[in-house]
Amino acid sequence: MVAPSLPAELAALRETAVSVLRGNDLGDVTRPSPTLYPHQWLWDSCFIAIGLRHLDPDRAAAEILSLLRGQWPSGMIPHVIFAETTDFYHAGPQRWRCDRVTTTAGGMQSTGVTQPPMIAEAAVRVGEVMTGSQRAAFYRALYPGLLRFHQWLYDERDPDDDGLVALVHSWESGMDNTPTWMEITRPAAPLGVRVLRRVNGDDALDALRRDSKEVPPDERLTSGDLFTLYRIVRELRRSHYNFREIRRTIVPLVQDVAFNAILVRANEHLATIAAEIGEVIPPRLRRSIRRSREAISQLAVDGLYYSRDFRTHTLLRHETIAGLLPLYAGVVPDDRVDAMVKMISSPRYWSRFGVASVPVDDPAFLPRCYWQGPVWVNMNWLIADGLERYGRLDAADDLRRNTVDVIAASGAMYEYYSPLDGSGAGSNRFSWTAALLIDLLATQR
Ligand code: 2M8
Repeated sequence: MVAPSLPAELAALRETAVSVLRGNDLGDVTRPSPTLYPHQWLWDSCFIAIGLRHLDPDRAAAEILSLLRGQWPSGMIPHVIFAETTDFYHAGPQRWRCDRVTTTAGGMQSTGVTQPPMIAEAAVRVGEVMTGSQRAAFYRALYPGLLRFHQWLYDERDPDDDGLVALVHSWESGMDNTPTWMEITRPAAPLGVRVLRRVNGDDALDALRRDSKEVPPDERLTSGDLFTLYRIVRELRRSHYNFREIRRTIVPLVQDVAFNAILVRANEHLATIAAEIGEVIPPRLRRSIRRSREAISQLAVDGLYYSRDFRTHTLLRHETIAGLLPLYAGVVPDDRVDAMVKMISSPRYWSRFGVASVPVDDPAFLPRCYWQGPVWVNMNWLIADGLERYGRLDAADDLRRNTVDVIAASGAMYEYYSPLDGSGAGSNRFSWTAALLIDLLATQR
């Protein structure tokens, strides 16, 4: 893929993106941001590789392969693989203590939960810019670990054979504080948080948090919610990160619609990878893959998709961007696609900056607060891909153009953007924004 020649302004923006990626490069892994997120995150590395492929395909492949160093003997690939750094991260190894229950493939410290399985998508995108022999070597190195990861997702997280995998922490969804996740999580709040909430003193916890030194606390989840997420980590730790034990605790378990949609698409890419290197996906996983595609329809009511409570099978009926990802998965029935595209393009979600993570007319909507309203570049990228594969080329192009424009107008690689005025928030040197910008510029029509 040859980079198109760009107008000076965009060429300069691309240079900023490249320098952000260089600044966050730790060798063969890239941290999401210099101070807020100083380690390796699973789906961040995938989006990062999709951009890096335009700079250096081998480096992009290394970014993906390095995820296997964190793989657990069970097959799980963790959501964070801790780098050897003294930089502070609020949910570091000491919160998880996973080395007490397992050893990762590369002996790295990691968290005990996973993240959306974007690896196969990223691998195929990187494969596209490689020569045939380079690609085959890359796929051969990746395939055994990737296969085990997909097997683990079904074996461990779909024990009742629903065709949908269950998540044990909102951090697994990647969308930490969507209203859906926060509503189901709140009953698990530690006693202190519940007491303070009763006297309306949630703010008293602000002084105790350490995740918001780089960005203002109101651009992240509330302190009460953050301490609830820490409490859930504690429960997971006590349950040895084992789903059979976890399901007996108070930990909320969610069949997350976005995660399962991404998995459905990843399964297709896994099949592509297997076919290219002459491997055959084992029958048991093939069956899960088939069931999974069909099962997403159980999450739909009147054309809208929701996550579901694993224990009760109740749909968690709060609309968020997660419910739009079945479009990316390619599982929206033909007679429902127009309605879905119409919904995405309505002012509730769509602005000239991209797709809001929570509809702007939702009482929970906050324009600059993390996954509670802002536009995210990775979501725009996924939704544009879905629109394109459903033949909605104009909408896909508009969304991609709007994404480039909002980044350009901000002049920096922000973590997220307000859908109301396009102002940037969160980290201003955020890797996946930089990487996906490079990808959008290289692939624009
Ligand atoms: C955010 O999540 C981490 C926890 O995993 C955090 O808030 O500390 C999310 O936006 C997540 O999707 C992302 O992968 C991570 C690193 O960019 O940050």
